Amino acid sequence: MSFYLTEEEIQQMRTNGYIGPFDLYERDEILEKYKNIRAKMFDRKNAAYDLEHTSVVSGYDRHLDIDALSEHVMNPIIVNKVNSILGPDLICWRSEMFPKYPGDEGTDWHQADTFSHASGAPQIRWPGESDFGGAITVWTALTDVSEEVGCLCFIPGTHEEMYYDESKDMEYTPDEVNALEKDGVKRGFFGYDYRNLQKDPSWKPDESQAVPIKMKAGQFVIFWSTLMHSSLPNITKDQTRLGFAARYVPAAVDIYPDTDSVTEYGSELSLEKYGVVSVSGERNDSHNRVLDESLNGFSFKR
Ligand SMILES: O=C(O)CCC(=O)C(=O)O
Repeated sequence: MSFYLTEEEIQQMRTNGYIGPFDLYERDEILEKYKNIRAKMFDRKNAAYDLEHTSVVSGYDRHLDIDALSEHVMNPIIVNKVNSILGPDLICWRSEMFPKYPGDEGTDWHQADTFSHASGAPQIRWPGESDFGGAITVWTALTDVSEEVGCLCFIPGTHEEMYYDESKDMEYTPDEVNALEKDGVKRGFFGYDYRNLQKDPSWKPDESQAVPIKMKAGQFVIFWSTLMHSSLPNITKDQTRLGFAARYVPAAVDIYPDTDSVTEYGSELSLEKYGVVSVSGERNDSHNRVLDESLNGFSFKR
């Protein structure tokens, strides 16, 4: 079975910078997975990173130690669709959990090209002279995602021009940033203020063009990390929203070039146990460490 995008979908992706949502898991299946994944998130015995405190990085790369997520990032329904955009040789280089608990702020408008925004050093480097890269993000809803619980929002067609300079400085001030109202919406960037990276400090994203991405639990949406995206605050009193983002690039892209640790969101991560997962095509392991199995022993063999 193959699950590639249709010509029309590829065209939509080119024009808008995103496509979906698509169905992946049945309702019962995803609710069961959600329960299981939530429980496993607290067990960091085999996690890739030893952390001193909880922050957004606690949700990094759990596809490297939670079997349901290891399986998820290799799911052909996802991988084939990303193949239609990035070609046959594909790696998953990062995954992130994005919970929004009742009362949580939304996520600032942002774009990610090299992902150096919080760490100050490029985390991915495309080969050759190309000065524009980014990654394809596949964001899967583990719970229902309405506007009230804080759905993603996209500004279509903004993926080919960077309005932010990721090499600018952004200070980690979690307590201050959490309280900020931005144009009437409570938003932040997990302890940073993403507006500090704007190329033009007086520019504002054109929110009149923003599209809310409402999703059912078990669906996923695909978007360029360079697309202008954000999320709304969770204004409910008792509903958590949970999204799982898996990030893909061609196998030729260098991951964490010239470094063996990453410092961001108030934590330092040693890359000692880290590796990329080859999800399709040639593994191309001349420049990235490719894992044959997860840190929990799940085989990444295809
Ligand atoms: O889920 C969110 O609020 C933000 C997600 C995001 O920025 C991403 O997946 O790149």
